[in-house]
Amino acid sequence: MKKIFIFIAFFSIVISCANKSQQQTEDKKPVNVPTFNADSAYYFVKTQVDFGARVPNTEAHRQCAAYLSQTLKRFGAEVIEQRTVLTAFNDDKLNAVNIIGSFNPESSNRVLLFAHWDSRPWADNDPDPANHKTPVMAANDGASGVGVLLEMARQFSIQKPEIGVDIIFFDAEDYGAPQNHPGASEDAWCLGTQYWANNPHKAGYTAEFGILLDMVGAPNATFYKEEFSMYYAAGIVEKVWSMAAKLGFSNYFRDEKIGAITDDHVYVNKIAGIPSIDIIQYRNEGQNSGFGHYWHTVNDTMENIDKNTLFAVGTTVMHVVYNE
Ligand code: AHN
Ligand code: ZN
Repeated sequence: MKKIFIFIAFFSIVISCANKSQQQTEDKKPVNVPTFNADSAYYFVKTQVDFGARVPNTEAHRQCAAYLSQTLKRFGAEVIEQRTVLTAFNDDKLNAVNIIGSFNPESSNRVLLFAHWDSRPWADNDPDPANHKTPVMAANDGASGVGVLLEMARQFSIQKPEIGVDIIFFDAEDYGAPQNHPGASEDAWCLGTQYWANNPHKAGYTAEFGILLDMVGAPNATFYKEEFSMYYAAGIVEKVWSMAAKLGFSNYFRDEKIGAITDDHVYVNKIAGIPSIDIIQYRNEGQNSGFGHYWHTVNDTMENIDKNTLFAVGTTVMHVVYNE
């Protein structure tokens, strides 16, 4: 009798443990994350560059704006074009347009993904001073982040993520003063983002967190834990970098910190109050530090765009979004 009792007691423990582990796996419910297509992302980058340099007040800029709006709409986003005239550091008046594409617009639980879509009007970092007044093609510095986000939008059109997602293409990021300009403020950069943060496209707009993609297409790019991102949104840096590591992309997403970089995410943090990080290519190699040899030169072209880098970044951010 006693033996039978012990036998039953033992099995009821085994059964309850088995139930518990089944419960845990049910709670996790593995999400199906669609496969990011790097060929498609590359095509979205090239299409922008083919318009020519997307400098505010030019025909290429107008045509590219129409293309970006149209493409987001085609992928099922609710699109708002936020138009305004911005004043640059040199008093130029810029006809600017921030392009906002919303998925699941009714959801109150949202993630914000952003990149700048404008081209720098001057290749002032070019080794040849004769190029310093030539506009930048901005394949990496602009089009790459937008291209990755357009491919994500295409994936959202096939399989909607559970949460709300807003993709914003900010204008007039790269109209900052040339390095030799006296008294130039850091706030001469990121004009479109500053405008949006002060005048959100919907009253009271907010999101759980934001991710900025800036220069995410160069071969063998390295992304570091940038200081403003760590200050405002260390948990989001951790979320993204640990996802990248899990997916095998630690060669791109390095577990190392770098100094503060003034970029669109700063104003989304400071003014809009949305904890946001910057995935930005940086070389952390002493003498050769910086944004790459083609940064703000006439060589920021498709030759310096690598599908493997687009894939690593797109896949990582997709996994973050679909797991929210
Ligand atoms: C500065 O050069 C101060 N920040 C980098 C922001 C930037 C320019 N990103 C792309 N182009
Ligand atoms: Zn730039």
